Amino acid sequence: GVTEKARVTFVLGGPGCGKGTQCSLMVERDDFVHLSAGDLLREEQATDSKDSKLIKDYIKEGKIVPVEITCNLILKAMQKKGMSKKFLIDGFPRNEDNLQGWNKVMNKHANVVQVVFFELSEDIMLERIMKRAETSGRADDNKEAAEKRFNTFKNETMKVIKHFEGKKMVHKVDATGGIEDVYENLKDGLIV
Ligand code: UP5
Ligand code: MG
Repeated sequence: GVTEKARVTFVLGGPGCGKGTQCSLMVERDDFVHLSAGDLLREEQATDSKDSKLIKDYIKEGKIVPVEITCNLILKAMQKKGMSKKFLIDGFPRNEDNLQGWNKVMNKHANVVQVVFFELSEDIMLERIMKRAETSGRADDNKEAAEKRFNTFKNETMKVIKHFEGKKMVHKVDATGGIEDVYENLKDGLIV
């Protein structure tokens, strides 16, 4: 029979802009399944797999892990949930290599329906990261690593967002206000 393709929304935006927070709300209220690429990489790193050291080093430097690793983790996680769901893929694709790798492996499994882009100033992103640093235990939640993540976002991830803007697929959301204000901005134009 015909196998249904997964419906995918990519969720992008700078470090600490609120991707994970808003994805949790969309899971509760709009029936999405949430997969954070960063969370999947941190879980993989913690299992002492062959890629653990590489993942650890890349995350600490705010660099983008090779797509073969990330895309595999995403596909496995999607298959575990069932491919007929609607997925939020949070924090991926982050560069052109990620996007090419996704297209090669995933075009037969998934349709990308939209790209949500949370827009926020670096000052506020840094504030949010430094506040979370008090409790997160994340190796990249400090000023030095945050600056590296900002640079990677500007130099690499913005190109991916521009690519999807060219295809009129980007839903741009002002992420400045409180959590509920941002969710309202998000809902206005979101394909659910
Ligand atoms: N917060 C949230 N919304 C708020 C609001 N409206 N007002 C006030 N506070 C708000 O939020 C961050 C903090 O802000 C939280 O404390 C929250 O309570 C508060 P969060 O929802 O966690 O933001 P998010 O955008 O998810 O931030 P995160 O730090 O997760 O984003 P990054 O993109 O930096 O991190 P990610 O985990 O995606 O990636 C980490 C690293 O993994 C990357 O740098 C990279 O090295 C690697 N990676 C890859 O190599 N490839 C990938 O595909 C993905 C990751
Ligand atoms: Mg996150």
